[in-house]
Amino acid sequence: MVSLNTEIRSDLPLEAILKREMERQRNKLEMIASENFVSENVLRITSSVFTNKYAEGYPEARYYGGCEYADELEHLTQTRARKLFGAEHANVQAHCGSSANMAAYFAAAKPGDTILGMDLSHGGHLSHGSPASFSGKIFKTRFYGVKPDTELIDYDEVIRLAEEVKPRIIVAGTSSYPRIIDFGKFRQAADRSGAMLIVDMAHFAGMVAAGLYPSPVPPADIVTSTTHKTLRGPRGGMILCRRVYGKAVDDAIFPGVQGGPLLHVIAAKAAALGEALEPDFIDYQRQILKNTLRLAQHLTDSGHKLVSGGTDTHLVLVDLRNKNINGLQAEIALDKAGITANKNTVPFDRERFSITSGLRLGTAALTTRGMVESDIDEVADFVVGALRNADDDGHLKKIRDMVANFTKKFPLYPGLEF
Ligand code: DSN
Repeated sequence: MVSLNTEIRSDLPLEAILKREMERQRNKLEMIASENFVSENVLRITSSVFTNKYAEGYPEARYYGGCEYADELEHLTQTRARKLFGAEHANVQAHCGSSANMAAYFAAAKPGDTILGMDLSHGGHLSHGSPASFSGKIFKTRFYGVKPDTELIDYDEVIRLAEEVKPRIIVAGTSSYPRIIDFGKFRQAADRSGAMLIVDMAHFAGMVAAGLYPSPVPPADIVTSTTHKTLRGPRGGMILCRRVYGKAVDDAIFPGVQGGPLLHVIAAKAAALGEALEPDFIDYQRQILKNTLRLAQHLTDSGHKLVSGGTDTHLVLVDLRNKNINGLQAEIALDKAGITANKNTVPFDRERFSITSGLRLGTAALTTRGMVESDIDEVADFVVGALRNADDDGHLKKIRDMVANFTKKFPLYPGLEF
C-alpha cells in the first residue's frame, strides 16, 4: 500500500550529498556577491506544507479550491514588500530574477520592441538583453556601458542612445557594478525618449530596504528584484511597480510567464521581508558596507586594481590584468584555498566569458556569519595569499586549513544536520 510517510525514511546517498553541502557552506568563506545565508526561520519556512499547494491566479481569484490560507499568505507578503520599499503594488510570485525581468518586459513592451540595457561585460546581466538570453531573442537590444577612464556608467551615452534608439524600455541595474547608480539620470533618459524605466535592484535590494542606497521606487516605472542576495531571503523574485502597471505586471507573471506560484517560497519571502523590516537589518546592511570598504582597502594596498577604483556597495570587482592571472585561475585558486567566489568580466575585457580577467568578491554572506572589519582583515589575507600563490597547491592547502579553522568562530546553523 502506498501511504503518507509517518516517519522520515533515510535516503543515505541523498543525505550524504546534503551533509557535504552543509559542511562546504560551514567550512568555506562564501564570497559570491549574489549569495547569502538565510535565517534559520526562513530556512524552516521554505520547507513548510505550502509546498503541497497549487494556487494559480491571485488572492480571491484562484483557479483552485482550498486557497483561503494561500490568499492570506500572499496578501501578507505583498503588504510587507510594499511597506519595506514604499511601493504601490507588489507581485511576489516571480520564481527568480529572470522571470521577474521577463514579466516586467512583457508588461511594458511587445516582442520586437527595443530594450536599452547595460552591456553584460560592463556589469549588466544576461536578462538585460544578452543575445544568449530570452531578452535578446525576443526583443531588439542596444547597450550602454561604462567610461573607459572612470569605469563609471556613461550617463551621457545612456541619454544619447535613448534619444537615438527610442527604446520601449530602459533597464538600469547590474550584477557586477560596485558603485551607486544614478537613477535620476536614467529617469531623464527615459523621459526624453518616451521609454519605460525598469530597474533591476537584485544585487542592492537589501541596501535599498535599509535606506543605504538610493531607492528606485520611484523613479522607476517597474522594479524587479531577487529576494536572496543582500535582501537575505529565499531564492526567488519579486516585482514592484506603480499601481497603474499592477495589472499588466500580474498578468505577465501569471498566466504570461509562470504557472502556479511556489507558496512555500512566498511564505519564506514573507519571513525574510519581516526580518528586513526590523531595525537590526539596517545594522546588518551598514556592516556589509563597512566590510566591503575594508576588503577594498586591503586589495588596493596589496596592489590589486579595483574596477572604478573602489566600491559603494556589497561587492568589489578586481581587475586582474596587471597580475598575470585570469579570472578562471583566480576562482580555482581561491576555491582550493577554501574561498568561494566567481570569475567575472571586467569592462573592455578581451577574455572569453568562460575565462575573464576579473574576480567578483562580495561580503553579504560573510557579514551574515557575524564578521566585522577585524575579521575581514584576516579574510583579505587569505584572499591575497591565495591570489599570490595560485600555482602552489601546498600553500593553497595551508590557507584552506586556516580558513576551516577561522570559520569555526562563526557557527552556521548550529545543530542542523542539513
Ligand atoms: N547570477 C546572479 C549573479 O551572480 O549576479 C545574477 O542573476
